Parts: sequence; structure tokens; C-alpha cells
Amino acid sequence: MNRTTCAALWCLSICFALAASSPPLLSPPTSLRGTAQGSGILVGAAVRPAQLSEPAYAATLAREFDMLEPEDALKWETLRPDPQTFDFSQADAIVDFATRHNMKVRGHTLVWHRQNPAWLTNGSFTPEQLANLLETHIKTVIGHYRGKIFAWDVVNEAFDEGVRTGQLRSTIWSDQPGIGDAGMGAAYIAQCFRWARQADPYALLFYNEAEAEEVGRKSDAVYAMVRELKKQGVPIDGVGLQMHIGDQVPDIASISANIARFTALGVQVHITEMDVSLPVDGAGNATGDDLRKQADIYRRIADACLDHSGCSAIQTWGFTDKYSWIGSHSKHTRGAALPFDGNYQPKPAYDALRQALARGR
Ligand code: 9MR
Repeated sequence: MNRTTCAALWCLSICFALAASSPPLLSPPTSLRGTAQGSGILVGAAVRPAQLSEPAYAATLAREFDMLEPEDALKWETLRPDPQTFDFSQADAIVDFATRHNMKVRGHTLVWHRQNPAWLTNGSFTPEQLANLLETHIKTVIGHYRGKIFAWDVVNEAFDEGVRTGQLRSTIWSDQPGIGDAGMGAAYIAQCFRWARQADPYALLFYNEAEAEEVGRKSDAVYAMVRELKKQGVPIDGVGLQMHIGDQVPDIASISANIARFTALGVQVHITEMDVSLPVDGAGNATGDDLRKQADIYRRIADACLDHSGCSAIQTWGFTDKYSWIGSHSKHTRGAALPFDGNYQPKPAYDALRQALARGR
């Protein structure tokens, strides 16, 4: 579809939508999601439920993105206040928003060593009890969203912190005491993917990792694990590369080579949590020069993804500098990490992202 036809269709959809008081069927061609149409790539953002009632937040999210992911609402800490309860209220609100605005939903995350409730981490469970708890959790949560969540980060950050490590972490799920596969490497991870597939045969199942974007010891270890899981017939469909970028300038050639080797294994790659944090002043502002460098990083990462047909989504971790984990995490010395500023105005990073999407594959 050319730009003129696309714009005409969009105007038509607005007229119908206004007449029917429902949201537009198509997004503006100039939005990120409108620009990405036809490239076979989804453009997503992580979302906090409390903000959905803020008109500018909701309008920007719906206009610009065709995928979203609950930032914290699907973690154990939120879903499982006590062993008997599944509290889906926050995540349901996000999924409803996505449905109303024709957006896909990524689920994050079923197995992680952080943001687990105290009753779980302080409990003294046997491996068998833990295995039962985890199987029930995975199957209940995926089952609740069957047909609504198209892709899941089944397991998140199972490897030790740091790009130069390549060891699986010691966690409640692996060997403290673990679900029964302690000392057997990634066997517990394989088990989680199998449970996930049983719960929804159609959802895409991802392994999501931090600090594994470039080729290096940690990404080598993730690559070896995914290759082995595929060889064993474990149902894994994708790898999430988080892409939290700080003061290190990313090596784009290395990121591109990494995406190439993962997709060559027959799994998709999603960029799952991109942000590019900058030094900020007391008012949270970055310099113009840094904002331009940031834009360049956004453009080049988007290009690296678009260069590989198996790289099928780019998602930012939030979308407005008004709400981002970076501030509290850095004692507010860093921030301004996202494509929209705190007043929902597009930054140079937004334009760069849109230009990359317009170029397409
Ligand atoms: O953005 C999330 C923040 O609200 C939470 O407080 C934090 C707790 O660890 O987790 C943040 O999200 C993380 C994500 O779930 C996994 N990858 C790293 C993200 C940033 O810490």
C-alpha cells in the first residue's frame, strides 16, 4: 500500500470510528505502528496499569504501538499475593486495553529469580512441591490468557549477571532447592517450556536475557543452550534480547551477528526491553548532544533488527521519560531513556526509530 492510499484509508477509519465512537481501525501512517506496517515487525512498549487512565499516556500508547507488555503486572509478586490466589486484575486491564486498540500482547515473565512473593522465597518447599507450584503457575497463567497473549517470556535472566559470565544462576527454581533438576544445567528450563506449550500450543515461547545482545561469553552460553534445547525438541520459539543500553556505546556489528546466529537456529528474535539511558541534570534533562547520540543508537539497533527477517519485534521498556525504571535505579542521575519526553513529545530518538521503520527491511 502506498503512502497516499494508506493516509486515505486512515482518514476513512477515523470518520467511521468517530461515527461509531470506537477507536480508529487503522493507526496514523506517521505513527510508529503505522510506519512499521508492511515490514513484518511489531513495535511495542512495556506498560504500567496505573497509567492507563492518564489520557495522554493511553492516547500515545494506542496511537504509536501495536504491541505491549505488562512491565510488572504478570510477575509472581503481582499475580500471587498468597499461595492460593491468582490476582489477574492488573494484567487483565492491560490486556483489555490491548484488545480494544488492536495490539498484540507479550507476557513477561513466568520464571525469574526476582519479584517473587515472600511466601515463596521464604517458604521451605521440597523440589517436588516447588515443581507442582511452578507447573500450576505456568499452566494457570498461560491458560488464563490463551488466545490473548501471543508470546511469553517463559524464563527470564537464567544466567549470571555480567557479559563475561556464562554460568546458569543459582535460584529457587534451579537449585535452591530447584524443581528437581539441580545439577542438570538447563533441564529445569526445558521443563518450563514443555509446561508452557501444554498450556497453549499456539503461543510463542521465548527465553529472555539481559547483557546477551552482543556476541560474547554470556550470549555464547545462551546460544549454546538454545541450540541444545532445539536439538532436544524442547518447544522454544524465540529469544528476547533486552537491550538496556547505558554508557557503553553498543557494538552494532556484534549485535547484528548475534541476531543472525540466533535466527539461523530457527528461533525468532525480539528486542524486548530497549532503553538508552543518559546522564541527566536535577530536572531530569539530558544534553542536546546526548539526545542526538541516543537517536543514532535507536536507529542503528532498529536497522540491525530489520536487517534480519527473523527479528520480528522491537519493544521499548516504557515509552515516556515520565515513567521509567531508570530513574529510581540510578538515584536519578540517569534517565531520558525513551522515545517520548515526560510531556509525551517525540524526541530525536522517536524520529530515528520512525525513519528506520520507514526504510523497512
Ligand atoms: O521495570 C521493572 C521495574 O518496574 C521493577 O521494579 C524491576 C524489578 O526488578 O524490574 C523492572 O523490569 C526488569 C524486567 O522485568 C527484566 N529485565 C530487567 C528490567 C529492568 O530492571
